[in-house]
Amino acid sequence: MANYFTGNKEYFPEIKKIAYEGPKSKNPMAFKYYDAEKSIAGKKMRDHLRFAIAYWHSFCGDGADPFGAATHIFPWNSSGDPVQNAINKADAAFEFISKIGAPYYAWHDRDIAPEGKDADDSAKILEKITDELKKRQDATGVKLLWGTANVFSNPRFMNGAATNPDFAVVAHAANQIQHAIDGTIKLGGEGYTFWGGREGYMSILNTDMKREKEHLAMILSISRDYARSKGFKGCFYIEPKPMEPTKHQYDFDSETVIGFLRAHGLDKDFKLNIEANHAELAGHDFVHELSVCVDNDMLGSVDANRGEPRNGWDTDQFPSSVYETTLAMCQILRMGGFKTGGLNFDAKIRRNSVDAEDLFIAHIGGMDTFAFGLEKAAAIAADGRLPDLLKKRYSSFDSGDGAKFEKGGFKLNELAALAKDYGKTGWTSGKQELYENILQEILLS
Ligand code: XUL
Ligand code: CO
Repeated sequence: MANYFTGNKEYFPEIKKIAYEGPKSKNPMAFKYYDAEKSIAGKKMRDHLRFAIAYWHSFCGDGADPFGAATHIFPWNSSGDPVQNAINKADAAFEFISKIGAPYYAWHDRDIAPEGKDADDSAKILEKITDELKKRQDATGVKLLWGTANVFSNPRFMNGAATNPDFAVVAHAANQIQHAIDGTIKLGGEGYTFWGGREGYMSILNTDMKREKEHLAMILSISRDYARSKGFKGCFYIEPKPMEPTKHQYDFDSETVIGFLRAHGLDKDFKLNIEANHAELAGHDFVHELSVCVDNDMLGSVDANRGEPRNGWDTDQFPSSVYETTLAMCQILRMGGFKTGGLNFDAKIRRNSVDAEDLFIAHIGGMDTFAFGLEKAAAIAADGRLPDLLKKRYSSFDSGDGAKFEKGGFKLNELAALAKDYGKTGWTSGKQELYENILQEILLS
């Protein structure tokens, strides 16, 4: 029997380990599709999906919104001592993660440990709590997918962190990043993430964009150098987001971030962490962002959630569209699966989801939705019709002059001279409805 919690209190006593019961089950507290041990396309489901639980939403997000106070009253926050609360929270977190059966978790420094009276005090508290987390990782077998520093919540970061116009704040950001990297290394984290919280601007009138972006590249470079010097072998991730909290964020979307990383020689150590809701905010489909990354060998990890298309902000809902997760898993299979990354549920239960079981129900739904997507993505590959149609669509480039063109074999005037037939050229159906019908047929079968 796994050791679900290591403290002296069980936080979810009514809930046992969540089991796989299959698609016919009507039990809300069971998996219908996520069967961790099932082999599919040569690997166990658990190893394809590499689910992670986001500490910030699941154990810190209290349901507060701009219109009302907290609705999620967590029992682990009641000791009166912030450091003891953090230890209690770690017990609750490892109990939850073990019961839901996720192999990984992810954190910001400030999710796991409270801020102290100054930078040194904060670092000491973080060290103490990461020691506590290490004990719990060892006891349960749960691993750290990635760590990160929250350099956006403290008021000192209101003008940005690495891109702050005040050098003293940049130094504070560096201090937090250094300690978050130390903690990630101590806990065997497989990745380290940079989400550019307030790295952007609200008004171009008071912003020197060029200088701010150079500062960002500098912080990323020296953070990479520091982590490597301390033996970190994992991957660094940039998590694109176009806006919120700033009007315009520098890590707008995948294309922007890949260009930025290449421009600053960071593309060997950094990959991208793609969040579904951020893709939505950038005006892209989730699968578009994933596909851009896979094409460039730059997909590192995924923040698995969904947005609300009619809202212009990050609603961070749990994934529920099998259409989206199927297309996402097609891209993840196309790249040959995750290496250091995984599917991290950067998702929160709703403000009015106030029962202890709601956190379990939300994750069960998200995990089943991705497990179903994995099955269907494997079925699409095995069926072969969609990949064949796609290949056929570009077949004029597979041989003859088309292949010569792809290899750079034509000057413009030579290519232009081939354009003799203006008649029916280009009159080729895109077959979009056929592709959609086949996808639908596989989804429904
Ligand atoms: C914010 C967001 C973050 C990052 C980690 O929109 O997605 O939680 O995932 O800093
Ligand atoms: Co995220």
